[in-house]
Amino acid sequence: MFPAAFKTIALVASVSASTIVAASWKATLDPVEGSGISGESTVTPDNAMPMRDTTAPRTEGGLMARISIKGAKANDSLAWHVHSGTCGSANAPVVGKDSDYAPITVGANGEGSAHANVSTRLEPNGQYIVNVHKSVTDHTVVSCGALRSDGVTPDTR
Ligand SMILES: [Cu+2]
Repeated sequence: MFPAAFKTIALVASVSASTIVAASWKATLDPVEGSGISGESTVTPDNAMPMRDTTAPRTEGGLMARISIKGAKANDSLAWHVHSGTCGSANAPVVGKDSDYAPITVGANGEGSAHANVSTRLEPNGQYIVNVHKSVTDHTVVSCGALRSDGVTPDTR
């Protein structure tokens, strides 16, 4: 039973590698330079099971990114994004558009959350991070974490 199930999974993985990437990603964000701001983030496909409707235009689908943080200053408004690259890399490009990411509004308890719909996909073998910035206008990084895929990651080597 196990070997048969394994073959099925392997087949699905090899088919999806060339068509869709149904992976979810997670990051744990740590404070940068003593900001005290930590958090969690997830990135998931926003249409994990695309239906091929031949009468509709083909849509590539996108992703849903979520973040929650704690340890921030009450009532602050903080920019955040998924970026490609690694924590500490300068000028890591934003995945999608800046305007896709509504700022995090911090509550009286120093906690806040936000989500973003981004009309792109993450490459299965890409390197991505989630970071939080000092404010909406000051993009100094105050918290950062590497995204790790917990979904199907095709081995292309
Ligand atoms: Cu950013």
